Amino acid sequence: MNSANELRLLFAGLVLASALPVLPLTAHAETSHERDARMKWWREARLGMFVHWGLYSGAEGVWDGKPYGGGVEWIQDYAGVPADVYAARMRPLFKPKPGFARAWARLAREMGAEYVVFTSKHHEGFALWDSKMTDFDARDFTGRDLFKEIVTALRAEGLRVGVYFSVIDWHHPDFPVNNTGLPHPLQKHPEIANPDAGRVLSRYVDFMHRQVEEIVSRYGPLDVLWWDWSSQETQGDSWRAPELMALVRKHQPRIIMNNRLYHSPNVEGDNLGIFDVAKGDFTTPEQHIPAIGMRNVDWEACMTLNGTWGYSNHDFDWKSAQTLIRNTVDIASKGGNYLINAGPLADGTIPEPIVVRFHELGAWMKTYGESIHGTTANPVGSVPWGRITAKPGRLFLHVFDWPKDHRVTVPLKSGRPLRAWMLADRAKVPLACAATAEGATVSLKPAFQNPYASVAALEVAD
Ligand code: FHN
Repeated sequence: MNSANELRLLFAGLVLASALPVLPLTAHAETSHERDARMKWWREARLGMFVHWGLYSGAEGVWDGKPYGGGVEWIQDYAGVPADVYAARMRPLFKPKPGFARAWARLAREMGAEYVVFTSKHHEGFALWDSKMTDFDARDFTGRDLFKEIVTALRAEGLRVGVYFSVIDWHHPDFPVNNTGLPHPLQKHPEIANPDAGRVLSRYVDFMHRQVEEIVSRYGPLDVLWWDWSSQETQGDSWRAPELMALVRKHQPRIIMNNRLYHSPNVEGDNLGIFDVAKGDFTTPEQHIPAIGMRNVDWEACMTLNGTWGYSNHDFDWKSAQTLIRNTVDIASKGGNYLINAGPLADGTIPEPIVVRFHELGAWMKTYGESIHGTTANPVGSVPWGRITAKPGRLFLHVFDWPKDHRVTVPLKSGRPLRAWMLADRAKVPLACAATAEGATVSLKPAFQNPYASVAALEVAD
């Protein structure tokens, strides 16, 4: 989408958002103050780790010797595999090693993430918890409650817990094959004359609600419920979404949910135009960063590290640490959160190329994290040399392109520069800064240049 269109959509979104009342999400109408309090930790977090892990991890992106590209957590659909064949083939490959979840949690902490969202059930329908509703679950396949192991490990590391839940379920015999606008592996089987015969969507929806109730009622407080995903044809009413969201809130009054019970991914224009807090707390641009952010809307960009969410043994197209760091900065400067994906192997091991990159991001965050966590969007306007984030009375100048004269101009709208320093400089030696017709200039110290993004703090007086 070009910037002009984004601006138009943003304007439409702002007009509509300001006209929208804060609708009741719980038994009583939540005030905007209560909503702000509930959203506070999430808005401050700015960085999260996404984990796609399920039976598909064992296929490693290959089916019957044929390697598949794209998001290979979809391999059942790509290869058109019926549910029983898929379950039988995947079962022996899924062998989680002891302590895998503690390693995930440690890595998330080390990378500077404040929360982790993990796939409790992806489109394949396999449940990582001990579900009484099905034997297609971790307890029956491994004898363990993997959901519990993951939640316990994340909490022990002080991380917020996010649960991804797919409303698409390719295993359940009542999930429709056709006419939902959603994919299904049996759509690749034209020889099956009427694949929807005997399938009753309402029975699936009952099952799905009861599965969700298991999750939200058994494992203590959960912080995020990350729904995935709806189509134009199948959304909202099809899932009995208001009832489902009320059920979740009954057990988890402070939980934060995305809006994918109503939306397909990347209908960003729609999300802006009709963003409605009754349909979810935040919206989720996928695999891209909105050019000008999404002001007045809580948003989170989710992105893969290579070309797939689930593990592939033949996708080595990793994003660089520089890209991860600059994306983190770029997204924070636009007021969003960045949810970066890792796809572990079937035994739960996170591949080394991911670990290395997350550690590099973490090393940067260790020095510069205060310029990301708890910040808000750039309040002064874009700059040619990098990005800006803000805290009250303070701007963080993220320099991507170090100027030859070591000086950056900051287009302050009001106020005057008080004091500046390089964030990597523990002694906080003041930088030369001055008010100018354009706002302010700050002279950077080359000794504290960072190859990914150098950061100076600038205090501004009213
Ligand atoms: O189909 C899924 C995909 O596998 C992955 O889980 C992403 C993450 O946002 N969501 C869906 C596509 O939007």
